[in-house]
Amino acid sequence: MNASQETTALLQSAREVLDENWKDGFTVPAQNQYPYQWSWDSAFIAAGYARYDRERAQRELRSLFNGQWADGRVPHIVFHNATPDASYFPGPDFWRTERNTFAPLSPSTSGIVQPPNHATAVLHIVRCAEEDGKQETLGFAGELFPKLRAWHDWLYRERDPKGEGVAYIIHPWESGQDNSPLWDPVLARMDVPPARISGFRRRDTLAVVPEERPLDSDYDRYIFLVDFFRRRGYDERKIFGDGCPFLVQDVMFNTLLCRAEQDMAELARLLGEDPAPFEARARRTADAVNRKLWDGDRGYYADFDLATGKPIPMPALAGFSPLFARIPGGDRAETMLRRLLTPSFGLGAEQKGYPASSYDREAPEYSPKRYWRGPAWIQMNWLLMHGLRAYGRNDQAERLRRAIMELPAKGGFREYFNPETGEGHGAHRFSWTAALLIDVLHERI
Ligand code: 9WN
Repeated sequence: MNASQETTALLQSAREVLDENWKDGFTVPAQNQYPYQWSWDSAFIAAGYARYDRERAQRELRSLFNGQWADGRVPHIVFHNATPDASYFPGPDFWRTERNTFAPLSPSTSGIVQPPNHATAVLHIVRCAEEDGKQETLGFAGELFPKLRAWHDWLYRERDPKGEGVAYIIHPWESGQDNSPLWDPVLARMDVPPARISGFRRRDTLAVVPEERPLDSDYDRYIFLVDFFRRRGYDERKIFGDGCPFLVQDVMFNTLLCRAEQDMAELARLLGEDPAPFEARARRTADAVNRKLWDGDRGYYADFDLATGKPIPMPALAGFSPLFARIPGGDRAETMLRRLLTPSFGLGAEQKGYPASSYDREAPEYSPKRYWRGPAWIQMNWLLMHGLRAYGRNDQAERLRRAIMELPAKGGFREYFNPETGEGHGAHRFSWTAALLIDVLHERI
C-alpha cells in the first residue's frame, strides 16, 4: 500500500469504530468498557463526525443535552437506557439523582460534570460546514446556544462561589483525567469509613487488565465522594458548605471553560447575539488562571487545592493546556514551550517514541501503561497541537499531529498508548481516538 492508500484505509477503519459505537442517537466511548454517553467524549466525537456526517455530529450533542439538568448542569454520563449494563459501575441505579429536583427523570444521568468543551465542538461543526460552503448548521448552533449558556452560567454560579473567575471540581472524574497523580495528595488525605463504601463491585477491570486501571484504594475514594454528593442530593451549596474533601481548581477544566466562552462569543457573533458578556467572562477566567494557577518555579500551570489553600505542583501535561485558550502571554508561553519541549513529555528534539506523555517521564509516579499516569492520549495531543499552532509553533504541532495518526495505526484504536513504544492500552475501539484521527486527516493545513 502506498501512503495515500494507507490513509484511506485508516480513515475507513476509524469510521468503522464510530459506526460500531453509534447507538442510533449517541456514541458510547467503548462498547465493553464505557457503555453509556460521556460528556466531554461526546464533544470530541462530534468534532470527528463534523468532518463527514454533520447530521450525526448534531444528533450526538443534542442527545447529550437531552440529559442537561433544569439548573443548567451537563452531567458527566447520560444513561439513555436506564437498565444498568453489567460492564460498568457505577451505573444509573447508583447515582439516585432523583434526589435533586433539577435532574431529568428521563434520561437518567450521573450527578457530576466533566470539562466543558461543548461550545468548542459546536463552533467546530459550524466551521466545518462553512469550509464546505454550507450554512445549514447555524440553526443547530442557535438551538444549542441557550443550553450552552445555561451550562456555563451554572459553572460560574455553583462552582465559583467567591467569584474568582475559575471553577472548582469536586471529583477526579470531573477532570477527565481520573487517575492522574495530581489527585494522589488529595485522595491520600481522605478518611474513608468502610461502612460508606461497602457492597460495591468494580467492573472496570473485567475488560481491561488491573495494571492499566486505578487501584482499589482509589476506587474506594471515588465511590465515597459520590456517596457524599448523593447524601446531599447533589446540592452544590451543601457539598461545598459541608466541607467536601475534594475541591480543586483544575487547570485544564478552566482552560476548556475559557476557550468555550471565547467560542460562545464567536457563536454569538454568527447568530446576531451580543458577544460581549462571553468575551468578558473568557477574559476574567484567563486572568484568574494567570493569577492563581501560574507556577513560576516550574514554568507552567498548576492546579490549586482549595481544601489546603495550596497549589498541587505535580508535573502533569495538562499544566500546558492553557496554550489551547491562548491564556499565557508571549513571555510565559516561551517559558512553557522550553519546558514542554524536553524529554519529560516525549517532545524532546530527536527523542524516540511518541508524544506526548500525560505525565513527566522522569517523575517517580510516572507509569507508561497505567491510565493518566504517563500514557499518551489522542485528545491531549489534539488540544496541545492546537495550542502550539496558536503560538506559531507549527513544527512541534506537526509532531503531535503525526502522533495522532501514527499511534492508532501502530497500536490500534485504543484508549491510550505507551509513549515509549506506541503500544495501545486501555479500552479497545475507543471512539474519540477514531474521531480525532478523522478530524486531523481532514484538516486543510
Ligand atoms: C469515569 C469515558 C471516560 C472519559 C474519562 C476517562 C474515563 C471514566 C472511568 O473514561 O473515565 O468518568 O470509568 O474511568 O478518564 O476522561 O471521559 O471515556
